[in-house]
Amino acid sequence: MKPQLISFKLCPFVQRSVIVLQEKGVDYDIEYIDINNPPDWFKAISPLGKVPVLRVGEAVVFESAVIMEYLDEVNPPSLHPAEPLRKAQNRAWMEFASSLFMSLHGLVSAEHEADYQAAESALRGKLAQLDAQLSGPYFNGEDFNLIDAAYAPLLMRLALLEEWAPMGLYDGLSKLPAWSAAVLARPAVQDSVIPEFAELYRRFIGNRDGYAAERFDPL
Ligand SMILES: N[C@@H](CCC(=O)N[C@@H](CS)C(=O)NCC(=O)O)C(=O)O
Repeated sequence: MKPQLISFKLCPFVQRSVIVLQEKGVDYDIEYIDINNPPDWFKAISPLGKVPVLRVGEAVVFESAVIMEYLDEVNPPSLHPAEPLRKAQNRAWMEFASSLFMSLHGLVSAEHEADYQAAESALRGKLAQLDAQLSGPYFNGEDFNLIDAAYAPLLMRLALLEEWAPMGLYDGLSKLPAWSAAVLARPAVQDSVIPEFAELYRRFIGNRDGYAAERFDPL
């Protein structure tokens, strides 16, 4: 049955599912909604009012990590490492990504310089923790795994922010720059956003008021 993904064009969590679907060559439909003004049919099917939602026939799955795991399971071979302990560790570090997404959100929506500095410092600390876990070139070594897909949306956004207003976020980190380059070079990752993504993301940040908006403002 062809799955349908409900998306918002800038959502990093939906992007994770898209990467898994594309890596596995699964045929799927995607429907974009305005998350700030969601249609009634979406409110009726999304328990938390959030995207992604995956529809499989009449059934609905929500939460990006759960959707990734489901898509991985029904479309073998698995993108997880086979060894149970390593798989569990990967799942734990996939959950760690949630705190990085929070720090990224804090950074790009910071109203005042002090909020920005606090978010940047939190981000640096978590990136250093992550760096210590990397095997290289991918998270676990030679193979692109589910955990790489889970972090790809974060790596894509950090690369854009570095381009627009360099922060040297990866300075002093030994594996993260090469990991980011390897992940972002995957065709499935490159094709996981709409062509005008960078412009929309920059405008989304610049349209707010405050310090981060000014720092990354396109105009
Ligand atoms: N933990 C969720 C987070 C999803 C999420 O925060 N989605 C955002 C868009 S990127 C959303 O739908 N926000 C709407 C809201 O919170 O009302 C997941 O991993 O799927």
